[in-house]
Amino acid sequence: MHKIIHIDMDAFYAAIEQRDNPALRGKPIAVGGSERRGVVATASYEARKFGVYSAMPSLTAKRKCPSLVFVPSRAAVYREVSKQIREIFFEYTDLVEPLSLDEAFLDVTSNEKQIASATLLARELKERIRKETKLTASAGVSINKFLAKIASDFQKPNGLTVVPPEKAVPFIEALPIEKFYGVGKVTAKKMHKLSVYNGADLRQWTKEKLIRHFGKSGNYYFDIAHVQDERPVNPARIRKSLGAERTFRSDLVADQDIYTSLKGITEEVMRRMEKANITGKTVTVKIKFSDFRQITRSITVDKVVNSFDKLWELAQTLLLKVDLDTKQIRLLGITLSNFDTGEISTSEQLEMEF
Ligand code: DCP
Ligand code: MG
Repeated sequence: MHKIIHIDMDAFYAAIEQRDNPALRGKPIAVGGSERRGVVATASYEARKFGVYSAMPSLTAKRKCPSLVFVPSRAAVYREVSKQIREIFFEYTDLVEPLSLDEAFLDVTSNEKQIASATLLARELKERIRKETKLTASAGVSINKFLAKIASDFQKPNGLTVVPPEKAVPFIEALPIEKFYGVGKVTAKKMHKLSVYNGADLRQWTKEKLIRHFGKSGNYYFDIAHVQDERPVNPARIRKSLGAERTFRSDLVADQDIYTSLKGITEEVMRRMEKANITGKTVTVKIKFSDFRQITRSITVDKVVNSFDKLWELAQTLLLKVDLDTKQIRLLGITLSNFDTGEISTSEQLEMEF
C-alpha cells in the first residue's frame, strides 16, 4: 500500500503578490489581466467570494467584483518560490512529481526522515512551506494519486485532508461526479443525464457499460471508482506534448482574425519547440466556442514537424476541417505531440529500492 501526498499552494500567484505587498493583503486581487483586457490567471480568496476565478476574462471579473485590484504577473518570482517548495519536498523523498509550479505528488511510503505517518509528514511539509515561504499550501493524503489530489482540494485554503484506506470507498461514494479529477464539465453533464451523480452511482456501472458510453475513458472511470489507481509517482515525468493557447478578450468571428491569431500561436509553439529542442509528428488544434463547447482536430504526419512553415501549414489544414460559419471563438490552441526526440527517461529510478 502506498502513501501519497498531494500538495497544492493556495491562490499561488495571488498569495505571493499579497505576501510581497502588504497593501494588497485582505483585498480582492487578480493576477494577470488588466481593467480592460486579458484573462485572470488567479484570484485571491477575497476575490473568489465574488465569483472571480482563473481564466475568467478581466472584464467579467471586474463586473463581478468592482473593487478588484489587478496586479501584473511576475513569472520569475513564482518560479523561484516553486523551486523553494520543491527543495523542501526533496528533503523527504526523491519521488516528487510536480504537476505545475504550485503542485506536486510525493510518494512517502518510505521517506528520508523515517516518518511513518503520512499525515504527520504532510503537516510538517505544510509548516515548512509556511515558515520558509510565508505562504500556505493545502495537502491531501491517501493511498493513490487520484484520492490524494482530490483530498488536497477538499478543504482549501490551508487544508489537510486525509483519506485513509478504510475510508477510500465511502469517500468516493460520497464524491460528486463533477469533482472527480479527469471528469470534465461535458462528461459530468453526460453522467448526470445517465443518473450518475456521485461515486456511489458510478460504482454501480460495469466497466463494459462505461466503455460503451464513454469510450476508452470508461476504463479510467471504472478504475478510480473502485480505488484501482496504481499510477506511480513519477519523478521524471516525461513531457508528452508541448503547446500554447490563447483566450480572447472578445470572441473572434472574422476569418481574418482567426487566422492571424492562429498564426501568432503557431509562432509561440515554434519558439517553445526550439527552446525545448523538440520536434514531433502530431499537431492538434483546439477550439473553444463562445458557448464553451470545445473541439480538437489532429493530424499525424510521417516526417517530423520541425519548422514554422510546416507547423503553420498543418495548423491551417486542421482549421479548414472545422465549420467556422456563424461560430464565435473564445480560445484557440495548438499542441505538438508524438515527439521523436530523446528527452531522457529516468524511469530506472522507479525500480530502485529505498
Ligand atoms: N494559473 C494560470 N491560469 C489558469 C490556472 C492557473 O495562470 N487558468 C496559474 C495561477 C495560479 C497557479 O497557476 O496561481 C496555480 O493554479 P491553481 O489551479 O493551483 O490555482 P491557485 O493556486 O491560484 O488556487 P488554489 O489552488 O488555492 O485553488
Ligand atoms: Mg494552487
